[in-house]
Amino acid sequence: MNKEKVNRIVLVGTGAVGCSYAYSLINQGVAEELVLIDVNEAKSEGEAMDLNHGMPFAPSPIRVWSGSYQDCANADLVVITAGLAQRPGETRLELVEKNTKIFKQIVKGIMESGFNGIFLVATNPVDILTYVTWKESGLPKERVIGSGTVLDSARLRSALGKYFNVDTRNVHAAIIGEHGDTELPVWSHAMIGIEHLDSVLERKGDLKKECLDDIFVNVRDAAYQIIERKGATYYGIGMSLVRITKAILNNENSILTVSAYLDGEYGQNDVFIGVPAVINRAGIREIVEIELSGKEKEQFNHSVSVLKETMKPVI
Ligand code: 6V0
Repeated sequence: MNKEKVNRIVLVGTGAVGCSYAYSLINQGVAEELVLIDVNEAKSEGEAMDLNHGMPFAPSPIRVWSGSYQDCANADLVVITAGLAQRPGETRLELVEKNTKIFKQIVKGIMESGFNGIFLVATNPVDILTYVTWKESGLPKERVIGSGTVLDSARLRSALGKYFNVDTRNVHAAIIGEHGDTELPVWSHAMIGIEHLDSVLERKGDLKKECLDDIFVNVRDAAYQIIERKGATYYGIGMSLVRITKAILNNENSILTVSAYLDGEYGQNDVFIGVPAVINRAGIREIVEIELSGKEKEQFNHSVSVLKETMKPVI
């Protein structure tokens, strides 16, 4: 029988982030099958029921059910959003020990099913948990991807779009480094439309370069500000994960600032960190090594060393 291959996504963790991802996925008609897994089985069952009820209004049909790790056997993509979330005032890195323990157990369960697809990790601290996923799974580095600074770059683009009063989709700017306190903006390569940021500032005379520092600080600290107000952040990351999912399943060769394994790129080794990378059906096709300014290089190296230091006790 010539059974047509369908795209199956397994989502582990049906909390706020996982469900925002699932909801956005369904509304964008990505994939044909979505399996929900959570330690709280009643929660994943309830979410599957609720999401199924919206199917008549989705752009294309998706089978959604609450499943188990066995469903990972023929999954194309496993997205992990399970674990503990940041509490008010808690840094992402403080979460490391608790979530590493949870991850080791989750990844083991997934691999025992015979899974041989691509991992996409969002749980914080995302760079470290992506590393844990890679180590525990034994999969090639190209097939283990963290959400990295995709959300941070989206936040930056959104803030710059507002500042320059242009469509955020015309803003090409990125945050790289740790998804956290040591991340950095790559101002040296930022573009508004097809014009370099510096020349836009010069042409517009009235706009101040110092404002960019404020914009970056607000982007870097956005999660703290949102958590203080509503307890958690989930829509932005949910949509960021869908963007990465589409790049993978649709073989898009999109350039996104995911958390990828560095093997000499940017002069660094043995670390997962947010860098621009080309994403397609095979996972990470290649890391885009852009020429950073002296200050950016210094900041990036600092970000790597903070991550490596934090990882030491758990790896
Ligand atoms: P949440 O709403 O508490 O959901 C977490 C879910 O994980 C719950 O439903 C738990 O039952 C489930 N869970 C816990 N342990 C297990 C396990 N062993 N197996 C299966 N399921 C389990 O948290 P929320 O969804 O808000 O956040 C999830 C993670 O995403 C946190 O670590 C956040 O810090 C992180 N975020 C990452 C972002 C990014 O940019 N990468 C952005 C926002 C949040």
